[in-house]
Amino acid sequence: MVLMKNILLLWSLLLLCSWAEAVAQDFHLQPIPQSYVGSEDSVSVPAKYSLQVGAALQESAAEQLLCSLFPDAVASSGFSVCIGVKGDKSVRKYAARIPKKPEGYYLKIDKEGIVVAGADRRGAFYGVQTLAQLLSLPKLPLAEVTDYPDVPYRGVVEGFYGIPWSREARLSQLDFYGRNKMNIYIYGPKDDPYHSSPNWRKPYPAQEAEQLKELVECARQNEVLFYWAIHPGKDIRWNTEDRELLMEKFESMYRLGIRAFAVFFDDISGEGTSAEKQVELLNYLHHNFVKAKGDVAPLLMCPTEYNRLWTKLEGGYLTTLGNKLHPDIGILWTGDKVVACIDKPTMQFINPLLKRKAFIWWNFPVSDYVRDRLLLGAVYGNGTDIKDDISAFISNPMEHAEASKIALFSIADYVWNMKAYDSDASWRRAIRDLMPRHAAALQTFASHNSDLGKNEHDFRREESEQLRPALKNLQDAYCREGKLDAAAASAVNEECEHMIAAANQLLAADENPAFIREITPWLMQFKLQGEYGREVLRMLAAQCSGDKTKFKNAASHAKALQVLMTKIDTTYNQNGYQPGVKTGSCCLQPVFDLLYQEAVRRDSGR
Ligand code: LTM
Repeated sequence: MVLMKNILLLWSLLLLCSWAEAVAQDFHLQPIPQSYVGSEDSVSVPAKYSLQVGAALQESAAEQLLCSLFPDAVASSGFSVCIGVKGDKSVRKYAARIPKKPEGYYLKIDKEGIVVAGADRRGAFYGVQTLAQLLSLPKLPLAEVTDYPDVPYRGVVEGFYGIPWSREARLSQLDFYGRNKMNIYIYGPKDDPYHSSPNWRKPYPAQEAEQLKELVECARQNEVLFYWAIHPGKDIRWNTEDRELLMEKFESMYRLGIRAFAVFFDDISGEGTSAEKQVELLNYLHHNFVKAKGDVAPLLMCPTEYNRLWTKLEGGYLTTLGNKLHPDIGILWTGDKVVACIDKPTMQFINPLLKRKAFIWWNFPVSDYVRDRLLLGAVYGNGTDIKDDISAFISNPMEHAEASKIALFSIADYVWNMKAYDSDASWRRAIRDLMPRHAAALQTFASHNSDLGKNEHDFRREESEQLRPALKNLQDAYCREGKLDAAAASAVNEECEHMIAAANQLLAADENPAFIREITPWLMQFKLQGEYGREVLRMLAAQCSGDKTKFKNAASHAKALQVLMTKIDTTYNQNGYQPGVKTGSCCLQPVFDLLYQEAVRRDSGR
């Protein structure tokens, strides 16, 4: 009898779990929580509700966000919305349910009210962020969420070469990090002369200083730790004068409200590269600045040997850092190469050398070495078993801030809950998040704008995956036998039509104008590429059916499109490194060009 009862209980539990899962699948919380138990039932927040904010959350980002979600609270009401952190009277009843993890939270929604109980202030903020997502659904589900991040520090290092992000872009980023539960932003754009040489010794001019102050406040509102990095290694002299100038610069940044600092020694040569001297400076800053101030976060440093390929173990550089750098100082690491995915062996190599868990600087989706491309593809390739091996995972993005959000969304998802991470599903959700009303068009565009082409770091990404088989069949049948594979041609033609329609839709979109501005040259190119592909297919069809006139017309149209595409490539995005505008460069363009050339060759009878 007891056994029977247990089986029934187990069976109903299983049913409940799968049903909760099914309910949860109707929408997706971002990043995916560690545990969501929902029910089919929902509650509508009544017009009158009361708000209780625990003592520890007064004037916090969590309180600010909650008040924006519930602006019409009354003194007392049957329905209560209550937030607090562990130890607060307001959430005492739920203390045992709060995860014992930094930045964790427990969220409960039932018919009587809503409770958000954080392990700490940031945890409470994340609980309210999750609540905000649930409130945006047509119905607020009854649910319990128990959640916490896998990785302690999650975020972004603005550490690329190229035009630094604008004030507006950074404000939008910080808000995005808050929503996606990222907690760190490191300011370190290589081409800011006050971050690096020649002006690292000087304070920022008034206008830039004001903007930095504004960013620090915006970061606070989003529970993002704002690190300001200095890059002095190109011309630093290891003397007291330069050390004091660096201290003065930190003081000037402290006066702007900055409470977290990093020192970067990447991409330098000569005197600045000495491990002993770097350690001496960093330890000095640790004791005489960080500790002396008392309210400054632990220092971070980027070593000169910041990846395995560039490591000369016999030189002892990393060993010196590992042995002598104060253990509180975090050390950045990009992996086995400058640009590489991070896995268990990556960490097994570096952590013992550094004698601490490396602070991962992931060089994706940064595009400063392939500036003619957009990297809009999925985030994949990093180990899902490394959460306990890393102290942080931060991404170096593209100079295109909005476009970077596709990858950043998924990185936020990955670092929060590695085991639940599904790269393709996350990529689709990222696209929906960026352009909800034009998601299908953006997906078409992004699916053909992800590979980097041949590059100095040998880092490649999948591109045009779904069309590959059709492109191959088309090419094989035509180039080998001069035949048109009808099914393949139809699939490719259909995709060309999608490309044209997607480009039209996005160029004309009244959604996310900052993003559309960033990608406009590539959209123009993409539209022409779709037309070019369609015209090349017309050339093949005309040739295979023996229609000379049709062939001639299609061939001259295709040629004209080539001219226009070259024009775009040589007019827009004319940076001094990889000028131009490339789209579909992995599969589409090479196949279209090959088919065009082959058709012209066959037509000429050569
Ligand atoms: O990666 C590091 C630590 N430093 C530089 C970055 O500033 C740059 O953005 C990336 C990608 O080109 N490579 C670097 O070496």
